[in-house]
Amino acid sequence: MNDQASNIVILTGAGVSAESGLGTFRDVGGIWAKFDPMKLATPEGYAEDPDGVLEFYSARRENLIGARPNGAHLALAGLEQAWMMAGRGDFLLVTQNIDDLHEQAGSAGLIHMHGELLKTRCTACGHVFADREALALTRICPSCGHAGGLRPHVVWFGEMPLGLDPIYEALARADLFVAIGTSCTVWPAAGFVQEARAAGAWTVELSLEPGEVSALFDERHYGPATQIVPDWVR
Ligand code: BV8
Repeated sequence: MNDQASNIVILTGAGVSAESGLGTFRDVGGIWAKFDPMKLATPEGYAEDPDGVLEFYSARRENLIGARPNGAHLALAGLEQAWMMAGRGDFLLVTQNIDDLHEQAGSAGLIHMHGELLKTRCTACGHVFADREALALTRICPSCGHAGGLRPHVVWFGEMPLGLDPIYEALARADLFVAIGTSCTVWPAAGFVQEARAAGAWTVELSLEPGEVSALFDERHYGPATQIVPDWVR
C-alpha cells in the first residue's frame, strides 16, 4: 500500500462480503441472475408488486442476520483505526453494500450509498429506523402512525444514492482511491475512479477479476478479498 498517502477513499462492493456467505449480483449464480432487478429493485416494481418486493428483502434480511464479517472487513476496520491513530489525514469508506458487515467489523467512518437492509423508511414522514423484522405492508410507522407506507431503506435503480456530497468532497481531496470487490457497473459509483484520478489520486483495484473500468486503475490485484485485502493493507 502507498505509505505516502494522507487522504484515502475506499469503495467496496458485494465481493467484499461474498466470503461471508452473501451473494454478489452479477457473477454467475448472482442475485440479479436469479431475480429481475427491474421488478425487485425499482420504485416501479415496488408500486406494481409491493408484497413481492418486501418478501425479497425479508429473505435477504434473514440471510444477513446470520452473517459475520470476514478478514477483508476486519482488515479495513484495522486500517481505519491505524490511519486515525497516526493522524495521516481523511479516511472515508464508501460501501455499495446494504449489509452491516463493515460496522460489525468495527468500521466507523462509513457511508452506505445504496442504503441499509436492516433499516426501514416510512414513505409518509421519511422516518428511518433500525428494523430486523420481516417486512409487511400492514405495519405501522413508529413515528407518524401511518400504515402501509413502510419500505426497505435501500436505494433502488432510478433513485438518488445517499451521501453523494461528502463522497465527492472526499474524492476531490483524495490522494489514494481503492475499489474493492465491485464490478463498477452501477453509476454513479462506477465514476468515482475517474473523479479520484482527476484529483491526482493513485488508484487501486482489488477484486476477484477485472471490473468494467479496470483500465483506469494504476495498480490491480486479483484474488479472494480475504487474501488480497489483508495483503494490501499490510
Ligand atoms: C442514479 C441496492 C441518478 C438494493 C442497488 C447509463 C449510464 C449511467 C447511469 C445509468 C445508465 N443507465 C442507468 C443508469 C443509472 C443506474 C445504473 O447505474 N444502472 C446500471 C445497471 C447501468 N443507477 C442508478 O439508478 C443509481 N441512481 O443514477 O441516480 C443520479 C444522477 C446524477 C448523479 C447521481 C445520481 C442508483 C443505483 C442503486 C442501485 N441499487 N442495490 C439491493 O441491493 O437490492 S445496485 C446493486 O449493484 C448492488 O446493491 C450493489 O450496490 C451494486 C453494485 O454491484 P457490485 O457491488 O459491484 O456487485 P457485482 O455483483 O456487480 O460485482 C461483484 C464483484 O465482486 C465482481 O467484480 C466480482 O469479480 C467480485 N468478487 C466476487 N467474489 C469476490 C469478489 N472480489 C473479491 N473477493 C471475492 N470473494
